[in-house]
Order: sequence, then C-alpha cells, then structure tokens
Amino acid sequence: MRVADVIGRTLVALGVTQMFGVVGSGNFHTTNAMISAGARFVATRHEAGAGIMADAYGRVTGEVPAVSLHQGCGLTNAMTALTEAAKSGTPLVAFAGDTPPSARHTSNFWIDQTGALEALGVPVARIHSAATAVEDTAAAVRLAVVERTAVVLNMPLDVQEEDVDVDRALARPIALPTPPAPAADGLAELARLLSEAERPVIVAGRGARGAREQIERLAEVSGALVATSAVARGLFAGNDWSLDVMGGFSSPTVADLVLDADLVVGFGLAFNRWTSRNGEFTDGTRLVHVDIDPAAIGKHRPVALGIVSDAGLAAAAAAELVAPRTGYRTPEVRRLLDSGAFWPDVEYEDTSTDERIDPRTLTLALERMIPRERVVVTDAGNATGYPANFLSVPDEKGFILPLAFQSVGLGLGSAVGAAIARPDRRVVAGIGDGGFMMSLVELDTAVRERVNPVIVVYNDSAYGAEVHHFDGDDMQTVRFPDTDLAAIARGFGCEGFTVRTRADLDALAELVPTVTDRPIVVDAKITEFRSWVEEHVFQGDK
Ligand SMILES: Cc1ncc(C[n+]2csc(CCOP(=O)(O)OP(=O)(O)O)c2C)c(N)n1
Ligand SMILES: [Mg+2]
Repeated sequence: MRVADVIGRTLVALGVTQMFGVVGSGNFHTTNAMISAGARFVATRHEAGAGIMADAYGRVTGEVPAVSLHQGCGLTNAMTALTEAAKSGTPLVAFAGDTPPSARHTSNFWIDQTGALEALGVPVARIHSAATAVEDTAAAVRLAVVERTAVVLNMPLDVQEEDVDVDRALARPIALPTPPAPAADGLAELARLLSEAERPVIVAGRGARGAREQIERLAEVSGALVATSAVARGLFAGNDWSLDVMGGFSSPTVADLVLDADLVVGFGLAFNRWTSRNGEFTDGTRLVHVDIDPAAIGKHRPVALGIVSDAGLAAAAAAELVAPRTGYRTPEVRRLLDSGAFWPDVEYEDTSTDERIDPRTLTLALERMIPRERVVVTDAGNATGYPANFLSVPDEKGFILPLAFQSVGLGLGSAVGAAIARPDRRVVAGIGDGGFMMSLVELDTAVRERVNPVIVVYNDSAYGAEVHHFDGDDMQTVRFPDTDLAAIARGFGCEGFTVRTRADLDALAELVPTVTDRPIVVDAKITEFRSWVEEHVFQGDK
C-alpha cells in the first residue's frame, strides 16, 4: 500500500473521522484513503475555512478532526485558523503535503513548512519514512490529544509515494496518560482556604469540561458562587448560583460580586488578562489554581496555591474535606442574582430608528426566536459582546469564542463547522460586517452541506472596533459603503434577510423556524455606538 493511503487509514483507525479541506496533488491520496476508510470530507472553498471549521467541530464534539491541506500555499492559507486552534487548545490534526528538500529549487510550492509552523507555535509532526508511517501518524494524533493542540503532520511527497507492507499498516490504540490526581497536602490546604473564605468564587475553564458535577458539589459545600472563563461559557448553565462568565464579559453586578470575593479557585483555566479583566478581578484576591499542566499554574497571575490535578478528581476530593457552609450563598446575593444581575436584564436606552436597529434590541429578539438548544458563535470586533452577553447557551458545547488569536473573520467558518458537528442544534453566529466579508466564501460550503446556521451580521458598514477606538481621527480607511449582504447571501443559495426595524424582527422570528436546509444570513443594519465590551475589555488592544 502507498504511504499516502496508509496515513489516511491510520488516522481513521485512530478515530479521526471528520475532515475539512481543499484538495490538491499533495493531499489527494490521503484524503481519499480516509474517505474509503469511512471518514467524512467537507470540501471548503478556502483553507482558512477548513481550519476554523475543524476547530469549531473539535470544540463542540470533543473529537479530533482533520484538516486536509495542499503543500506550501494550502498550508499557509490555513495558518491563522491553525494558530487559533493551537492557542485555544483544540486538538486537531492537519495533514499537509510537504515538498521534499530535493525539490526546493524546482518546486514553486516549496517553503520551510516546519520552520514556518514553529514560528506560529503550531507543533509539527512528520512522516519520516515508509517503515515508520503508521507510528509517525499515530504520534501526530497523540501529540494533538495529549498537548491539546492543533498539530500539522507534514507528509513529504516522495515518502508518500513509497510502498508499505499492508500488514504493518495497522494502528495500535493510543495509550493516553492517566490524569494526575491531587496530592494530599495541596488538597488539605485548598479545603482550609475554602473553609476560611467568606466569599469564595469557583471559576472553571475549558480544562474543567467533564467535571461539572464535581465542581458544583465542591461549590455547594463551600458556599461558593460558580463562574466560567469566557471560552467555557455554559459549563454551569442552569446552576442557581452561577455568575455566568467571570472576565471582560461579566455584567456590572457580576463584576461587583467577583471584586468582592475573598478567594477565587480556578479549575482548568488560564487566569489570563481576559478572565482576570486585566488583573482587576484577581490582584489583591487570594487565588488557587488547579490544572493538569504544571506549566499553566500561575503563568498569568501569581497564585497562593497551585494544585497539579485533573479538575474533577481535585474537586471531588476537596468536597469531602470541607464542612458545609453558607459562604457567599447568602440571601443578599440571592436577591442580587434574582433581580437583573445579568446582561439581558441590564437596562439600556434603545437607540433604534426607522432605518436602523439597536444591536442589543436585535440580540434580545434573537434570544427569543432561536431555540435554547443552540450553539452561539462570536467573531472579533465592536459587536463581540452582543452574542456573547445577550444570548444564553445550554451548556459548554453551546458556545464558541474563536478569539485565542484575536483574529477577525473566524466566526462564519466556526458557525458552519459547528452546524456540521451538531445538526441537532440551531447555530447562531453574531459577527461584524468586516468579519463576514473576510470569510463569506464559506457560505458556499454551508449551502452544499445543507446546514442552517443563522448568521447575524451586525452591519455598521465599518470596522467598528477601529472607528470607536480611534474616535475623532480620519476614518476613511475603516469605513465602507453600505452593501446588500442579504443579496450576496441569496447569490450563494442562502436565505437572505435584512433587518432595519422591530417589525423586521417579527418577520424574522417567523422565518427562522421555516428554514431547515440552508443558512439564513441576517443583514442587520445597526445603530452605531461604542459597545460596552469595546469600552471596557479591549483596552488599547487592536
Ligand atoms: C485578521 C485581523 N485583521 C485585523 C484585525 C484588527 N481588527 C480588530 S476588530 C476589527 C474590525 C472588525 O470589523 P467588523 O467585523 O465589522 O466588526 P465591528 O468592529 O464593526 O463590530 C479589525 C479590523 C484583527 N483583529 N484581525
Ligand atoms: Mg462592522
């Protein structure tokens, strides 16, 4: 069997069964080998779309998807998405043709792929030889899973063509390390801190997925309020004592509660500048940090106590050591949480006109018209906070915030990837017109895949984030003429709908349930003002 085919078969044997990509000469055979072994292939229109669809698919399923890439330019087209996946900790394997050094002077496709990826912080694996093709492929999958990252598997074109003895082309299951259990002294100290704290908050990140029950139990006995990092939003959906997100997306009341905490215990998160709101939420508060990765502990903020452990194991064990107490779960906090603590209840002055809709009014209407079993997707920009703050999510697999690289333009592809991954849920993406224009080619993919995400474009005909950031300067580089995005969407075969008024929102609410086999693109002509998130979160950081 050809090495190219062995790689594909091995990936499928290891459970990699969903791929996204753009096929050329250097990834043709491996892609087809995967398809014949039972994998699903989605042909995207640009490698950027393939990369981010795979990232979204991985986020909402927990599976390891693949990205199929042509050598050189196919890979470079996917680089922003691969960097996002690597930074956000999404396990995926991108396999790419690789021009061998012997052809470096003759092939236009040649680049130093390994060097380029190393510069991005995307780990590289390689098919070294025909004899090691199976092990090399398995090593790539293992690296993605164990290190929780995107990995690029370089497949040199000359090695791909070699033959392998078919009997050797059998992948053995990947043995994963057992998650670390907490040491007794660290646990005892955590229990002591929780028993002494009057206002503890427990915050969980993506590393705490699967540990909801254990963390909720620990929070209950210790009287802690629970919150998530932005990317783990939904992990405690439905919990009566949940603060939703701790960080830049926190509502003013939630922010006050976090600021008043006297102990913050983090499970499987980074305590980065977003979760800590540039340090405001953490500096001066005692922090405990639980993570399976020793290098993650205290990386962004100094912590009083670090525990290397699986989140669920540590939470379950600590819950046994804490005597039940009221802590932060007081009647006063109960009243606060019940009386308009969260974004949808925060009062605002509706700026809607006869021509334009207030983005908050628009988003609150979406909250009512999209079924609760949904996946909410955002993009980067002035509008980020509207879907992130005003749309509820059913669980942690119902939210995608593709902002680890802070790139504009990853929302639409994420929405398509999520819709392919979760046909049982309605996907709703809230993105800017800038992000939409950067990525709209993937509407074609969504139409071919017959998926029905609701793509809501907060259309201010501008790079609004820049407009409001550089308020007062010459804005000709960041403003655009109004464009009929609904017409563009119809050209792709989508449903296109323009919203200007509240009456349009009523019509949209009637339309949404009737569209089952194609995306709806909502061109929402919004009123223009600096958003809360822009004002408070993205300080000086474009
Ligand atoms: C790939 C990339 N290019 C440029 C930027 C800088 N940038 C940040 S927000 C933004 C504007 C985005 O405009 P739009 O999608 O319309 O959202 P809005 O801010 O108008 O809500 C730009 C250009 C970026 N973050 N990423
Ligand atoms: Mg805009």
